[in-house]
Amino acid sequence: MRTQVGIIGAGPSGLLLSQWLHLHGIESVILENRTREYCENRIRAGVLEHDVADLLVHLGAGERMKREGLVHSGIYLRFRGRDHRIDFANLTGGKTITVYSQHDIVKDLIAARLQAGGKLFFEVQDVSVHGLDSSQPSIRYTRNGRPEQLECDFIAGCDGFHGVSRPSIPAGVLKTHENVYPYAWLGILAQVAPSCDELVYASHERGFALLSMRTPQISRLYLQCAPDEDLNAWSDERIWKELQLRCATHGDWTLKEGPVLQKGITAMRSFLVEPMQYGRLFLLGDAAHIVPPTGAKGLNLAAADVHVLVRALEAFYKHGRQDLLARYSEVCLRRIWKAQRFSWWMTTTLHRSPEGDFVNQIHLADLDYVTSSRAASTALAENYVGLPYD
Ligand code: RFL
Ligand code: PHB
Repeated sequence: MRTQVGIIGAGPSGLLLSQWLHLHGIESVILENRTREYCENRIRAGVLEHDVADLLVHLGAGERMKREGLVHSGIYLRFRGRDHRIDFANLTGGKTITVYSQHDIVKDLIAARLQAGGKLFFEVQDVSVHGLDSSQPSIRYTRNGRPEQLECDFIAGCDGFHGVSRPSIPAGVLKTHENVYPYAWLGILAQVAPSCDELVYASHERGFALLSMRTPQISRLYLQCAPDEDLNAWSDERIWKELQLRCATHGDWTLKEGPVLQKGITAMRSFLVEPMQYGRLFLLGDAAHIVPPTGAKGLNLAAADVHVLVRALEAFYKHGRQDLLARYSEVCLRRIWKAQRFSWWMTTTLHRSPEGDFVNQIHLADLDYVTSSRAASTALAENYVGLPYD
Protein backbone atom coordinates (compact mmCIF):
# COMPACT_ATOMS: atom_id res chain seq x y z
CA MET A 1 0.00 0.00 0.00
CA ARG A 2 1.10 3.59 -0.65
CA THR A 3 0.13 6.89 0.90
CA GLN A 4 1.55 10.39 1.28
CA VAL A 5 1.76 10.50 5.09
CA GLY A 6 1.93 7.31 7.17
CA ILE A 7 0.68 8.02 10.70
CA ILE A 8 1.47 5.78 13.67
CA GLY A 9 -1.11 6.13 16.46
CA ALA A 10 -4.80 7.03 16.64
CA GLY A 11 -4.61 9.32 19.66
CA PRO A 12 -5.41 13.04 19.41
CA SER A 13 -2.19 13.84 17.44
CA GLY A 14 -2.65 11.18 14.77
CA LEU A 15 -6.36 11.79 14.32
CA LEU A 16 -6.10 15.59 14.21
CA LEU A 17 -3.24 15.33 11.71
CA SER A 18 -5.05 12.90 9.42
CA GLN A 19 -8.28 14.92 9.43
CA TRP A 20 -6.52 18.23 8.83
CA LEU A 21 -4.36 16.82 6.02
CA HIS A 22 -7.54 15.49 4.43
CA LEU A 23 -8.98 19.03 4.32
CA HIS A 24 -5.87 20.06 2.36
CA GLY A 25 -6.21 17.12 -0.03
CA ILE A 26 -3.22 15.27 1.44
CA GLU A 27 -3.69 11.50 1.87
CA SER A 28 -2.77 9.59 5.01
CA VAL A 29 -3.16 6.17 6.62
CA ILE A 30 -3.33 5.68 10.40
CA LEU A 31 -1.91 2.53 11.99
CA GLU A 32 -3.00 1.90 15.60
CA ASN A 33 -2.08 -1.09 17.71
CA ARG A 34 -5.09 -0.94 20.09
CA THR A 35 -8.75 -1.65 19.41
CA ARG A 36 -11.09 1.16 18.44
CA GLU A 37 -13.04 0.62 21.70
CA TYR A 38 -9.87 0.98 23.76
CA CYS A 39 -8.93 4.27 22.06
CA GLU A 40 -12.45 5.62 22.45
CA ASN A 41 -12.65 4.88 26.17
CA ARG A 42 -9.20 5.85 27.48
CA ILE A 43 -9.90 8.48 30.18
CA ARG A 44 -7.37 11.30 30.01
CA ALA A 45 -7.38 15.02 29.43
CA GLY A 46 -10.35 17.31 29.64
CA VAL A 47 -9.34 20.91 28.99
CA LEU A 48 -9.06 22.49 25.54
CA GLU A 49 -7.33 25.76 24.81
CA HIS A 50 -9.40 28.37 22.99
CA ASP A 51 -7.81 27.72 19.58
CA VAL A 52 -7.97 23.93 19.94
CA ALA A 53 -11.74 24.07 20.47
CA ASP A 54 -11.98 26.26 17.35
CA LEU A 55 -9.79 23.78 15.46
CA LEU A 56 -12.17 20.89 16.15
CA VAL A 57 -15.01 22.94 14.66
CA HIS A 58 -12.85 23.85 11.64
CA LEU A 59 -12.09 20.14 11.13
CA GLY A 60 -15.79 19.26 11.07
CA ALA A 61 -15.49 17.32 14.33
CA GLY A 62 -16.80 19.96 16.73
CA GLU A 63 -20.58 19.52 16.63
CA ARG A 64 -20.91 17.43 19.80
CA MET A 65 -18.28 19.51 21.59
CA LYS A 66 -20.29 22.65 20.81
CA ARG A 67 -23.40 20.97 22.27
CA GLU A 68 -21.92 19.18 25.26
CA GLY A 69 -18.60 20.94 25.99
CA LEU A 70 -18.54 23.32 28.95
CA VAL A 71 -17.10 26.72 28.11
CA HIS A 72 -15.31 28.29 31.08
CA SER A 73 -14.03 31.83 31.23
CA GLY A 74 -11.81 31.39 34.28
CA ILE A 75 -10.43 29.13 37.03
CA TYR A 76 -10.16 29.42 40.80
CA LEU A 77 -6.91 29.26 42.74
CA ARG A 78 -7.76 28.25 46.32
CA PHE A 79 -5.20 28.80 49.10
CA ARG A 80 -5.36 29.67 52.80
CA GLY A 81 -8.99 28.58 52.49
CA ARG A 82 -10.02 31.36 50.11
CA ASP A 83 -10.86 31.42 46.40
CA HIS A 84 -9.17 33.78 43.96
CA ARG A 85 -10.64 33.78 40.46
CA ILE A 86 -8.45 34.24 37.39
CA ASP A 87 -10.80 35.79 34.85
CA PHE A 88 -9.44 34.57 31.50
CA ALA A 89 -12.01 36.32 29.35
CA ASN A 90 -11.36 39.66 30.99
CA LEU A 91 -7.56 39.31 30.99
CA THR A 92 -7.08 37.91 27.49
CA GLY A 93 -9.60 39.82 25.38
CA GLY A 94 -12.42 37.27 25.56
CA LYS A 95 -10.58 33.94 25.37
CA THR A 96 -12.04 30.89 27.10
CA ILE A 97 -11.29 27.19 27.63
CA THR A 98 -13.60 24.26 26.89
CA VAL A 99 -14.03 21.29 29.21
CA TYR A 100 -14.65 18.26 26.99
CA SER A 101 -13.21 14.75 27.44
CA GLN A 102 -10.25 13.65 25.37
CA HIS A 103 -11.92 10.29 24.70
CA ASP A 104 -14.95 12.12 23.28
CA ILE A 105 -12.64 14.10 20.98
CA VAL A 106 -11.08 10.80 19.90
CA LYS A 107 -14.56 9.34 19.25
CA ASP A 108 -15.63 12.42 17.25
CA LEU A 109 -12.42 12.45 15.18
CA ILE A 110 -12.58 8.71 14.43
CA ALA A 111 -16.19 9.16 13.26
CA ALA A 112 -15.21 12.16 11.11
CA ARG A 113 -12.27 10.26 9.58
CA LEU A 114 -14.35 7.20 8.75
CA GLN A 115 -17.18 9.31 7.35
CA ALA A 116 -14.70 11.00 4.99
CA GLY A 117 -13.49 7.57 3.83
CA GLY A 118 -10.24 7.86 5.79
CA LYS A 119 -7.98 4.82 6.16
CA LEU A 120 -7.64 3.90 9.82
CA PHE A 121 -6.41 0.45 10.79
CA PHE A 122 -6.81 -0.67 14.40
CA GLU A 123 -5.17 -3.68 16.07
CA VAL A 124 -2.09 -3.70 13.82
CA GLN A 125 0.97 -5.32 15.42
CA ASP A 126 4.77 -5.22 15.12
CA VAL A 127 4.94 -1.69 13.71
CA SER A 128 8.44 -0.68 12.59
CA VAL A 129 9.80 2.22 10.51
CA HIS A 130 12.38 2.02 7.71
CA GLY A 131 14.31 4.23 5.30
CA LEU A 132 13.89 7.33 7.46
CA ASP A 133 16.84 9.09 5.82
CA SER A 134 15.63 8.28 2.29
CA SER A 135 12.87 10.05 0.33
CA GLN A 136 10.70 6.90 0.41
CA PRO A 137 10.36 5.78 4.03
CA SER A 138 8.10 2.87 4.89
CA ILE A 139 6.23 1.34 7.80
CA ARG A 140 6.07 -2.43 8.24
CA TYR A 141 3.38 -4.02 10.39
CA THR A 142 1.26 -7.12 10.81
CA ARG A 143 -2.49 -6.97 10.14
CA ASN A 144 -4.82 -9.93 10.63
CA GLY A 145 -1.70 -12.05 11.07
CA ARG A 146 -0.20 -11.05 7.69
CA PRO A 147 2.89 -8.85 7.24
CA GLU A 148 2.20 -5.64 5.29
CA GLN A 149 4.13 -2.57 4.22
CA LEU A 150 3.04 1.05 3.86
CA GLU A 151 5.20 3.14 1.50
CA CYS A 152 5.01 6.86 2.24
CA ASP A 153 6.57 10.25 1.57
CA PHE A 154 6.64 11.07 5.28
CA ILE A 155 6.05 9.28 8.58
CA ALA A 156 4.30 10.98 11.51
CA GLY A 157 5.18 9.41 14.86
CA CYS A 158 1.98 10.08 16.84
CA ASP A 159 2.36 6.99 19.02
CA GLY A 160 2.66 8.58 22.45
CA PHE A 161 5.37 8.34 25.08
CA HIS A 162 5.76 4.53 24.86
CA GLY A 163 5.54 4.25 21.06
CA VAL A 164 8.07 2.90 18.54
CA SER A 165 8.82 6.11 16.62
CA ARG A 166 11.11 7.93 19.02
CA PRO A 167 13.23 4.84 19.86
CA SER A 168 13.69 4.21 16.09
CA ILE A 169 15.81 7.35 15.74
CA PRO A 170 19.51 6.39 15.78
CA ALA A 171 21.36 6.81 19.06
CA GLY A 172 23.11 10.15 19.47
CA VAL A 173 20.64 12.18 17.35
CA LEU A 174 18.24 13.22 20.10
CA LYS A 175 18.98 15.29 23.16
CA THR A 176 16.63 14.45 26.01
CA HIS A 177 15.49 16.90 28.70
CA GLU A 178 13.70 15.49 31.71
CA ASN A 179 12.43 16.44 35.15
CA VAL A 180 10.74 14.01 37.52
CA TYR A 181 8.62 15.40 40.36
CA PRO A 182 8.55 14.04 43.92
CA TYR A 183 4.74 13.55 43.79
CA ALA A 184 1.96 12.10 41.62
CA TRP A 185 -1.84 12.45 41.29
CA LEU A 186 -4.51 10.13 42.53
CA GLY A 187 -7.42 10.84 40.20
CA ILE A 188 -11.06 9.81 40.44
CA LEU A 189 -14.07 10.07 38.19
CA ALA A 190 -17.20 10.45 40.31
CA GLN A 191 -20.90 10.35 39.58
CA VAL A 192 -21.78 13.63 41.18
CA ALA A 193 -22.45 17.13 39.88
CA PRO A 194 -19.38 19.42 40.05
CA SER A 195 -19.34 21.42 43.29
CA CYS A 196 -18.04 24.50 41.52
CA ASP A 197 -18.92 26.17 38.22
CA GLU A 198 -15.24 26.31 37.16
CA LEU A 199 -12.05 24.33 37.91
CA VAL A 200 -10.55 24.78 41.38
CA TYR A 201 -6.78 24.39 41.89
CA ALA A 202 -6.31 24.08 45.67
CA SER A 203 -3.00 24.48 47.48
CA HIS A 204 -3.16 23.08 51.03
CA GLU A 205 -0.62 22.08 53.64
CA ARG A 206 -1.77 18.43 53.26
CA GLY A 207 -1.08 18.66 49.52
CA PHE A 208 -2.59 19.86 46.26
CA ALA A 209 -6.13 19.02 45.12
CA LEU A 210 -7.92 19.74 41.85
CA LEU A 211 -11.66 19.87 41.29
CA SER A 212 -12.51 19.39 37.64
CA MET A 213 -15.45 17.96 35.75
CA ARG A 214 -16.50 16.18 32.61
CA THR A 215 -20.23 16.87 32.37
CA PRO A 216 -22.87 18.54 34.56
CA GLN A 217 -23.33 15.09 36.19
CA ILE A 218 -19.72 13.82 36.35
CA SER A 219 -16.84 15.25 38.39
CA ARG A 220 -13.12 14.60 37.92
CA LEU A 221 -11.02 15.15 41.04
CA TYR A 222 -7.34 14.76 41.84
CA LEU A 223 -5.19 14.60 44.99
CA GLN A 224 -1.44 15.05 45.26
CA CYS A 225 0.04 11.75 46.47
CA ALA A 226 3.41 9.99 46.64
CA PRO A 227 4.88 8.80 43.31
CA ASP A 228 4.78 5.19 44.60
CA GLU A 229 1.36 5.53 46.26
CA ASP A 230 -0.53 2.26 46.75
CA LEU A 231 -3.98 2.76 45.22
CA ASN A 232 -5.34 -0.09 47.37
CA ALA A 233 -4.68 2.00 50.46
CA TRP A 234 -7.24 4.54 49.24
CA SER A 235 -10.83 3.56 49.92
CA ASP A 236 -13.49 5.82 48.40
CA GLU A 237 -14.22 7.06 51.90
CA ARG A 238 -10.58 8.02 52.49
CA ILE A 239 -10.39 9.84 49.14
CA TRP A 240 -13.47 11.95 49.88
CA LYS A 241 -12.25 12.71 53.41
CA GLU A 242 -8.91 13.94 52.06
CA LEU A 243 -10.58 16.00 49.33
CA GLN A 244 -12.84 17.60 51.97
CA LEU A 245 -9.82 18.54 54.10
CA ARG A 246 -7.74 19.98 51.27
CA CYS A 247 -10.61 21.88 49.66
CA ALA A 248 -12.13 23.34 52.84
CA THR A 249 -12.89 27.07 52.65
CA HIS A 250 -13.79 29.81 55.10
CA GLY A 251 -17.06 30.35 53.20
CA ASP A 252 -20.20 28.20 53.17
CA TRP A 253 -19.09 26.14 50.14
CA THR A 254 -19.41 22.34 50.34
CA LEU A 255 -17.88 19.56 48.28
CA LYS A 256 -20.56 17.17 47.04
CA GLU A 257 -19.71 13.46 47.19
CA GLY A 258 -20.91 10.60 45.00
CA PRO A 259 -20.05 7.09 43.78
CA VAL A 260 -16.49 6.70 42.49
CA LEU A 261 -16.61 5.34 38.92
CA GLN A 262 -12.89 4.99 38.33
CA LYS A 263 -9.61 5.72 40.08
CA GLY A 264 -5.94 5.72 39.11
CA ILE A 265 -2.50 7.18 39.73
CA THR A 266 -0.90 9.59 37.23
CA ALA A 267 2.87 10.07 37.30
CA MET A 268 4.30 13.57 36.90
CA ARG A 269 7.13 14.30 34.56
CA SER A 270 8.47 16.91 32.19
CA PHE A 271 10.18 15.41 29.17
CA LEU A 272 11.14 16.51 25.70
CA VAL A 273 13.50 15.57 22.92
CA GLU A 274 15.32 17.85 20.51
CA PRO A 275 15.05 17.78 17.54
CA MET A 276 11.54 16.41 16.96
CA GLN A 277 12.49 15.16 13.51
CA TYR A 278 14.88 12.71 11.94
CA GLY A 279 14.97 12.57 8.13
CA ARG A 280 11.39 11.95 7.03
CA LEU A 281 10.13 10.98 10.48
CA PHE A 282 8.38 13.71 12.47
CA LEU A 283 7.45 13.28 16.14
CA LEU A 284 4.23 14.82 17.42
CA GLY A 285 2.48 15.07 20.79
CA ASP A 286 3.47 12.77 23.65
CA ALA A 287 5.95 10.94 21.38
CA ALA A 288 8.13 14.06 21.62
CA HIS A 289 7.16 15.71 24.91
CA ILE A 290 5.37 15.18 28.20
CA VAL A 291 4.26 17.86 30.66
CA PRO A 292 2.92 17.37 34.18
CA PRO A 293 -0.89 17.73 33.98
CA THR A 294 -1.27 20.75 36.29
CA GLY A 295 -1.23 23.22 33.38
CA ALA A 296 -3.67 21.11 31.28
CA LYS A 297 -1.32 21.37 28.31
CA GLY A 298 -0.58 17.83 27.00
CA LEU A 299 -3.40 17.44 24.51
CA ASN A 300 -3.16 21.09 23.51
CA LEU A 301 0.54 20.76 22.73
CA ALA A 302 -0.23 17.82 20.47
CA ALA A 303 -2.65 20.02 18.50
CA ALA A 304 0.01 22.74 18.18
CA ASP A 305 2.52 20.27 16.68
CA VAL A 306 -0.15 19.16 14.21
CA HIS A 307 -0.71 22.80 13.23
CA VAL A 308 2.99 23.30 12.44
CA LEU A 309 3.35 20.03 10.50
CA VAL A 310 0.19 20.55 8.44
CA ARG A 311 1.39 23.98 7.33
CA ALA A 312 4.79 22.55 6.40
CA LEU A 313 3.33 19.61 4.47
CA GLU A 314 0.89 21.87 2.69
CA ALA A 315 3.79 24.12 1.57
CA PHE A 316 5.66 21.00 0.40
CA TYR A 317 2.83 19.47 -1.62
CA LYS A 318 1.41 22.73 -3.03
CA HIS A 319 4.60 24.69 -3.69
CA GLY A 320 7.44 22.15 -3.42
CA ARG A 321 8.83 24.05 -0.43
CA GLN A 322 11.08 22.17 2.00
CA ASP A 323 11.97 25.07 4.30
CA LEU A 324 8.99 24.76 6.65
CA LEU A 325 9.59 21.03 7.04
CA ALA A 326 13.22 21.75 7.88
CA ARG A 327 12.11 24.24 10.56
CA TYR A 328 9.38 21.98 12.06
CA SER A 329 11.30 21.16 15.21
CA GLU A 330 12.60 24.67 15.84
CA VAL A 331 9.14 26.23 15.42
CA CYS A 332 7.42 23.64 17.65
CA LEU A 333 10.06 23.73 20.36
CA ARG A 334 9.91 27.47 20.93
CA ARG A 335 6.29 27.22 21.99
CA ILE A 336 6.72 23.85 23.72
CA TRP A 337 9.44 25.21 26.02
CA LYS A 338 7.04 27.96 27.11
CA ALA A 339 4.37 25.35 27.84
CA GLN A 340 6.98 23.31 29.71
CA ARG A 341 7.81 26.37 31.79
CA PHE A 342 4.15 27.07 32.53
CA SER A 343 3.36 23.44 33.42
CA TRP A 344 6.42 23.27 35.68
CA TRP A 345 5.43 26.57 37.33
CA MET A 346 1.80 25.54 37.94
CA THR A 347 2.99 22.19 39.30
CA THR A 348 5.71 23.40 41.64
CA THR A 349 3.74 26.42 42.85
CA LEU A 350 0.55 24.54 43.68
CA HIS A 351 1.94 21.28 45.12
CA ARG A 352 3.30 20.83 48.62
CA SER A 353 7.04 20.47 48.26
CA PRO A 354 9.08 17.99 50.33
CA GLU A 355 11.87 20.61 50.23
CA GLY A 356 10.43 22.18 53.36
CA ASP A 357 8.77 25.22 54.82
CA PHE A 358 10.83 27.94 53.13
CA VAL A 359 10.04 26.71 49.62
CA ASN A 360 6.36 26.25 50.46
CA GLN A 361 6.11 29.79 51.83
CA ILE A 362 7.70 31.11 48.63
CA HIS A 363 5.05 29.23 46.63
CA LEU A 364 2.27 30.76 48.73
CA ALA A 365 3.79 34.21 48.20
CA ASP A 366 3.82 33.47 44.46
CA LEU A 367 0.10 32.58 44.57
CA ASP A 368 -0.61 35.71 46.59
CA TYR A 369 1.22 37.81 43.99
CA VAL A 370 -0.37 36.14 40.97
CA THR A 371 -3.86 36.70 42.36
CA SER A 372 -3.29 40.30 43.42
CA SER A 373 -1.37 41.69 40.44
CA ARG A 374 -3.19 42.19 37.15
CA ALA A 375 0.09 41.75 35.26
CA ALA A 376 0.82 38.41 36.94
CA SER A 377 -2.80 37.19 36.57
CA THR A 378 -2.62 38.08 32.89
CA ALA A 379 0.55 36.01 32.47
CA LEU A 380 -1.20 32.98 33.97
CA ALA A 381 -4.36 33.55 31.91
CA GLU A 382 -2.50 33.96 28.60
CA ASN A 383 -0.63 30.72 29.13
CA TYR A 384 -3.68 28.77 30.29
CA VAL A 385 -5.94 29.71 27.37
CA GLY A 386 -3.01 29.00 25.02
CA LEU A 387 -0.17 31.11 23.63
CA PRO A 388 -0.41 32.09 19.96
CA TYR A 389 0.85 29.49 17.48
CA ASP A 390 3.30 31.78 15.68
P1 RFL B 1 -1.61 9.32 22.89
O1 RFL B 1 -2.95 9.84 23.31
O2 RFL B 1 -0.82 8.57 23.89
O3 RFL B 1 -1.84 8.44 21.58
C1 RFL B 1 -0.85 7.59 21.05
C2 RFL B 1 -1.52 6.49 20.28
O4 RFL B 1 -0.53 5.67 19.68
C3 RFL B 1 -0.85 4.30 19.91
N1 RFL B 1 0.40 3.52 19.86
C4 RFL B 1 0.76 2.74 18.81
N2 RFL B 1 0.14 2.48 17.64
C5 RFL B 1 0.76 1.63 16.77
N3 RFL B 1 1.97 1.03 17.05
C6 RFL B 1 2.62 1.27 18.21
N4 RFL B 1 3.79 0.69 18.48
C7 RFL B 1 2.02 2.16 19.15
N5 RFL B 1 2.37 2.62 20.37
C8 RFL B 1 1.38 3.44 20.79
C9 RFL B 1 -1.52 4.30 21.27
O5 RFL B 1 -2.32 3.15 21.48
C10 RFL B 1 -2.35 5.58 21.18
O6 RFL B 1 -3.62 5.35 20.62
O7 RFL B 1 -0.66 10.51 22.36
P2 RFL B 1 -1.05 11.87 21.58
O8 RFL B 1 -1.96 11.57 20.44
O9 RFL B 1 0.23 12.56 21.33
O10 RFL B 1 -1.94 12.71 22.61
C11 RFL B 1 -1.37 13.23 23.79
C12 RFL B 1 -2.43 13.30 24.90
O11 RFL B 1 -3.06 12.03 25.01
C13 RFL B 1 -1.82 13.68 26.23
O12 RFL B 1 -0.87 14.70 26.08
C14 RFL B 1 -2.89 14.19 27.25
O13 RFL B 1 -3.81 13.17 27.58
C15 RFL B 1 -2.22 14.71 28.51
N6 RFL B 1 -3.19 15.11 29.54
C16 RFL B 1 -3.84 16.33 29.49
N7 RFL B 1 -3.64 17.15 28.45
C17 RFL B 1 -4.34 18.31 28.35
O14 RFL B 1 -4.15 19.04 27.38
N8 RFL B 1 -5.27 18.70 29.27
C18 RFL B 1 -5.52 17.93 30.35
O15 RFL B 1 -6.39 18.27 31.13
C19 RFL B 1 -4.78 16.70 30.51
N9 RFL B 1 -5.03 15.89 31.53
C20 RFL B 1 -3.50 14.24 30.58
C21 RFL B 1 -4.42 14.67 31.58
C22 RFL B 1 -2.93 12.97 30.66
C23 RFL B 1 -3.26 12.13 31.68
N10 RFL B 1 -2.62 10.85 31.66
C24 RFL B 1 -3.19 9.65 32.13
C25 RFL B 1 -1.40 10.65 30.93
C26 RFL B 1 -4.78 13.84 32.62
C27 RFL B 1 -4.18 12.58 32.69
C28 RFL B 1 -4.59 11.74 33.85
C1 PHB C 1 -8.95 17.12 34.00
O1 PHB C 1 -10.14 17.52 34.01
O2 PHB C 1 -8.65 15.93 33.83
C2 PHB C 1 -7.86 18.09 34.22
C3 PHB C 1 -8.17 19.44 34.32
C4 PHB C 1 -7.15 20.36 34.52
C5 PHB C 1 -5.85 19.91 34.62
C6 PHB C 1 -5.55 18.57 34.50
C7 PHB C 1 -6.56 17.64 34.31
O3 PHB C 1 -4.87 20.81 34.85
